[in-house]
Amino acid sequence: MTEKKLNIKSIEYRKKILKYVVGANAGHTGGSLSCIDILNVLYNHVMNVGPHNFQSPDRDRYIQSKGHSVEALYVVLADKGFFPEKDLETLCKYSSHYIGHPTKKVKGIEQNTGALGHGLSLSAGTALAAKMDKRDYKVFTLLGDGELPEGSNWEAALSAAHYKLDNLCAIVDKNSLQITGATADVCNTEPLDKKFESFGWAVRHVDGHDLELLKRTFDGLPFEEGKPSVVIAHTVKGKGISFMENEVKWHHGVPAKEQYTMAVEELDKALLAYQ
Ligand SMILES: Cc1ncc(C[n+]2csc(CCOP(=O)(O)OP(=O)(O)O)c2C)c(N)n1
Repeated sequence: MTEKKLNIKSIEYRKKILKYVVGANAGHTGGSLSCIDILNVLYNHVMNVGPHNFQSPDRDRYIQSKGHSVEALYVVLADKGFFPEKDLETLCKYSSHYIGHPTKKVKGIEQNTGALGHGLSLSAGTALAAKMDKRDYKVFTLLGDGELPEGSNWEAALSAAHYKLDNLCAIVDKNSLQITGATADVCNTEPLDKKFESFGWAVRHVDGHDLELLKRTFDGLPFEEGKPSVVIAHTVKGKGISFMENEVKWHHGVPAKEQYTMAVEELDKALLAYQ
C-alpha cells in the first residue's frame, strides 16, 4: 500500500474510533488514538492475516494485550472485512458482542484480553506452538507501558527469551500515561530498553506515529536471530486531536457533541493534506 493511502487510512481510522466511541457513549479514546498507526501498519503492511485465512493455522497472529483500546482494533478489523462496519453501531449496547474489550466472539479476534498483563504470555505460548509445529507464522502483541507492571508480563519475557522465540514481536505503545496519571508516577518501568535487553530481547525504539519507520522496522524482523523482538513505540495518547493529546482525562473520556465536531474538523483538515 502506498504511503499516501496508509496515511489516509490512519486519519480515517481516527475518525471512526471517535464516531463509535461517541455512539456507544463509552470507550478508551486516548489509548486507541495512540496505537492506531501501529495497527494500521501491522494489518495493512506486515501481517499475513485477513478473513480469507483466519482459519488457517499458518496465519500471523495479533493479540492485543492492552485490550481496553479495542475500538482501534474494531475499526481496523471492519476495514479488513472481518465484519460489516455497521456492526460497530451496536458497540457496548445490550446483547452486542462488540463490548469494551476484545472477545473471540468477534471475528478476527484471537484472544480475550483486557484484564491487563496476560497478552504477552498468550503470545509467547502461541509463538512456542509455532516452533513446535514447525510453522512459519509470526506473533505480534501490543502492550501498554502502563500495563507492563501487571500480570505475568515479566515471567513471559523471561520464557520468550529462554525458548528463543524470534517469531514473537512485542510492541510497547509507550504513550507514558496510564489510567490515573503518568506511568512514571504510577509504577515506573524505565529503563524499558535495558530491562528487555537484560531479559534477552532485541530492542528497537521508534516513533510510533511514523508509518514509514514502522514499516521498515517490522520489515527487519527478527531483529536478532534466536531472540524475541520488542518495538518500543514512542506515541502520544490522544494523538491527532489537539485537545486530547497528552491529557490523561481522555484515557476513557467520551467527547461531548461540540468536542466531537471540533475533532472531526481537525481530522478532515489533516485529510486535505493528502488530496
Ligand atoms: C489486571 C488489570 N488491572 C487494572 C486494569 C484497569 N486498567 C485499564 S487501562 C489501565 C491503564 C493501562 O495503561 P496503559 O497500558 O499504558 O494504557 P494506554 O495508556 O496505552 O491506554 C488500567 C490500570 C485492567 N484492565 N486490568
